[in-house]
Amino acid sequence: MQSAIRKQLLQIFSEANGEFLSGQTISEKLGCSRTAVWKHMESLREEGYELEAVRRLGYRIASKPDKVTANEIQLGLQTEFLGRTVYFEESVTSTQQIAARLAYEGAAEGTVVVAEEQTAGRGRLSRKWYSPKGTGIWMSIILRPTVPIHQAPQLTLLAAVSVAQAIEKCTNLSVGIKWPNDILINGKKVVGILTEMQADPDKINAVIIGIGINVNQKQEHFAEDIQHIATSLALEAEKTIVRAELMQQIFLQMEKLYKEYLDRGFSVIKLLWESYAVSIGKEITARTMTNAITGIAKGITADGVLILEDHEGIVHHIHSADIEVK
Ligand code: BTX
Repeated sequence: MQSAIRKQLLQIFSEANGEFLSGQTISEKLGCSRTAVWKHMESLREEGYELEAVRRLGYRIASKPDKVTANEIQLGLQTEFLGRTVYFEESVTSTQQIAARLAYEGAAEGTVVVAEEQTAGRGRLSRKWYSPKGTGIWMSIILRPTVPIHQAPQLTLLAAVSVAQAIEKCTNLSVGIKWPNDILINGKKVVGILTEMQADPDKINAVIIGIGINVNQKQEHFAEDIQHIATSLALEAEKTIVRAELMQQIFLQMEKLYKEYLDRGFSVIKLLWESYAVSIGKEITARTMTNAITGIAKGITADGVLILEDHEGIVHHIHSADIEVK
């Protein structure tokens, strides 16, 4: 089916809000014959849409395939710019790599790269991020914030809050954030966020926020080395989650927070972030590239830097580390 017709057809169904649409109505809206409508419906079925066809009432989409294509993401999307341009790929090395290239080439703010699978998904410090096919959300978002370079890490916290809010809205699960960027459910990692930047000496050109979410994995889908530390939304919520819907919710929450951040600064994000923080007030160990400091996590600074007071009462400002909560 031609992609323009497909898009139009899905749009018509989206506007019908789950009501039946007669073949006649569809053929009038698409400007094609009833036979053509029937053919289009068959192609949707082949793509994994479950369709109900009832005599005299017409057609209804009973369920959509769980894909993260641009169409699925953009139908019903309520944002102004975030997710308005989506590059979808079945399989990539890393969405960060593609987003970085697009950002250099001038991609608009809010552009998203998403893939069903990453063969070389990465975490911080070149660590591996498992991104198996069709089970998670593996995406990179391009932003072009007009803020000083030293504030870029705040966007990681902003992203973490947006994802936390979206998960809570879509699943009723309650989540915690471990500084700076892990989202945990019952102590296990369900989301990882990696923020990378393209900048001139005094100006941010682009921030690329990579978000990896374990959505529909079952326990056996996790590689052995992360079985004990990782979980998925489906495992915790005991139901399958429609990934495109969660992405729409993330874009909506993130766009709202981002606008607020650009208008009014980090203070609101900081408060929200603190409300999710699992490590503040607790004894933690912060491991950096060179050493490990144990103490009490006191909070974060206005720039999103972690404040850690060690047992001698010395206060450390931690810009980048892995945190272990006791
Ligand atoms: P991180 O360095 O905080 O976490 C990486 C560590 O997390 C790994 O060393 C491993 O122990 C564990 N891990 C690996 N895969 C998973 C997983 N699927 N679930 C839970 N734990 C895991 C976190 O880095 C940042 C991850 C960002 C991933 C996104 S996906 C889209 C974008 N593209 C890309 O290549 N990376 C980002």
